[in-house]
Parts: sequence; C-alpha cells; structure tokens
Amino acid sequence: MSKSNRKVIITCAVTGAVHTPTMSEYLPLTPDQIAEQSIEAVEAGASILHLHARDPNDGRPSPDPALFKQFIPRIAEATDAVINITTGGSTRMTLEERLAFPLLAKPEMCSLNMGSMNFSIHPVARKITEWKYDWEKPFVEGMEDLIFRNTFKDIAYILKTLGDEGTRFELECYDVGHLYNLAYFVDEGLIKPPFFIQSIYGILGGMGPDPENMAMMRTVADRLFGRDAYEFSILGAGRHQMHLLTMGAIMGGNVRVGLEDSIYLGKGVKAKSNAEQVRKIRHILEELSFEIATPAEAREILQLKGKDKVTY
Ligand code: KMH
Ligand code: ZN
Repeated sequence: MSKSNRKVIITCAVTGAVHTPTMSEYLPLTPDQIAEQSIEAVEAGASILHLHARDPNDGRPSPDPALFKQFIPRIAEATDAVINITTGGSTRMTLEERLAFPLLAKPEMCSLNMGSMNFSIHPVARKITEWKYDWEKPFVEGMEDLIFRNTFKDIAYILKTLGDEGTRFELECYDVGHLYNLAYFVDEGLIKPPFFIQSIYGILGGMGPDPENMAMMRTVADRLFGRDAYEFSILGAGRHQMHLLTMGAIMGGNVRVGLEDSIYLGKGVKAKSNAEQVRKIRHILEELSFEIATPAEAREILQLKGKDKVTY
C-alpha cells in the first residue's frame, strides 16, 4: 500500500499495568472481561490489540502465562485482530517474568520498550482516599522509586529471541533518545524495517504531551530511518489522548487508544469500555476523511508473519 493511499491502524491497549481497579470500574480485570472488551474493540475498528494480564481476584498486573491462555486464544478465535503481547509487563516484574508468555506464544507482535526510564503515576495516589484493594495504594505510590528497566542487553535479548521467531515489534519510544537506541539496533543488524514506532507522550518520566515533541519525533525518525522505513504511531496518555492522536494522524501517523493509556472518553467522563474510545477516534478520523486499516491491511503494512505462525 503506497503511503499516499494510506490507511490508519488503530491499536487498542485494553488493560495495561498502570491503572488500578479503584481508578475505573470499567477497567477489564478478569480473563472474561479482557476477552469481551477486546472483541468489542475490534468490532469497533481496532486492528491491533495490545494485551497484558491481571490477576482476576484483585486486578493486580500479572505475567502468569496461565492467565494469558484464558483470553488470548478466545480473542484469536473470535476476531482477526493482530495480537500484540506486552514485553514491558509492569515495572515490578523481572525480565524473565515479562517474557514468560511472549516466548511461549511467539505472537505476531510484541511491545518493546526502547530504553530504561522512570515511569510513574504516583501523584494520582494523592487524590484517592478509598482504595478497592490493599495492594493498590503501595503499588501506585511505590512507582516513585522504581525504574522501568530496558537495558541495551535486555532489548538485544528480546530482539534475538522473539525476533528469531518472526515476531515484530511495537517499538515504544518515550523520548527522542529511544529513536537513537533503535538506530543502534538497526546498525547492529538486530532489527529490519518496517519499524512500527509507537511514540509516547504524557507519561511522567518520558516526553511531555506537547505538540512540538511530536514534530521532533517525526523529524528525527525521518532523519534516522527515512520515512518509507517506518510507520509512525501516537500514544497520548490520560487526557491528552484524543487531541494528540488526531494531530498525529494528520502528520501521517497511526493511533493507539485503550484504557491502558487513558481511563477517559472526554473531559471528566470515564470511558465505559475500550470500544468507546475506539469508536471516538474512528469517528474523528473518518470525519477527517481518513480510512481505517482492517487487521489484514495492518498485517500487510507492518509485514507481520501471520496468525497461523503463532503458538498459543
Ligand atoms: N502503558 C504504556 C505507556 C508495555 O506494555 O510494553 C506502556 C506500555 C509498556 O505499553
Ligand atoms: Zn502495555
């Protein structure tokens, strides 16, 4: 597909490991809830699902393959969506835990975070007086003193192990330095185009949600890789989600929504599901005459190995 005739890929990150049950009653926690909201998000127009697992007893982020196995095959059976499994997990998980399910499942796509960094929402804890579960408050407050570890060695390991299985990556870049890290791995011969660059704005610890940052990311990515070598995508955290995504699409980018990144639909209004956010961005994009990519088109654009070559 030529870039002048391009279609916009909508990724939906369904639950994540940042928000906690107290923050939104609509956050999917159990395998059933994750499966149902994922399927509905695909029906609404998402072609890629970015997925984490949670302990169904209390909603705590979990890397347990047994939990992933309760919803991934069900989603794959019910939809044609590209299943993209996190390798970021949460800042409390070891690399081994984070990779436990991806290495078993060999999915078409995995997330890959392009550098170590601070990554926190601890200020949110100040606004919450009553928590649903005991683990939540220390979990959120404790992020202030944690590092999201993604060393060069960690990244190389993920590129070698999963890359050898034909898995391609959602390259999560929270700062301009992460683009240079990607360029390093290109030079090392560990990753080949097309690169799916998920540029992330508004996470405390990464770039702020300022439009100039998006222009800078685009300019640097063009310089390092050339526009034809990569697909640009936009993730705006929290209340910055919809306007940054709209701007990013106008700049030639793809978009990521989902309750992992924002629990809101609009100002002061919580999203009741992931599909609500997908429908909203789809509506905005279609009003601007953009066409939305189907899962098959997303596979073609990103040159994915296909749904028949996974092991879940
Ligand atoms: N919540 C995103 C900003 C991952 O899963 O690898 C971070 C994320 C990390 O998506
Ligand atoms: Zn994630």
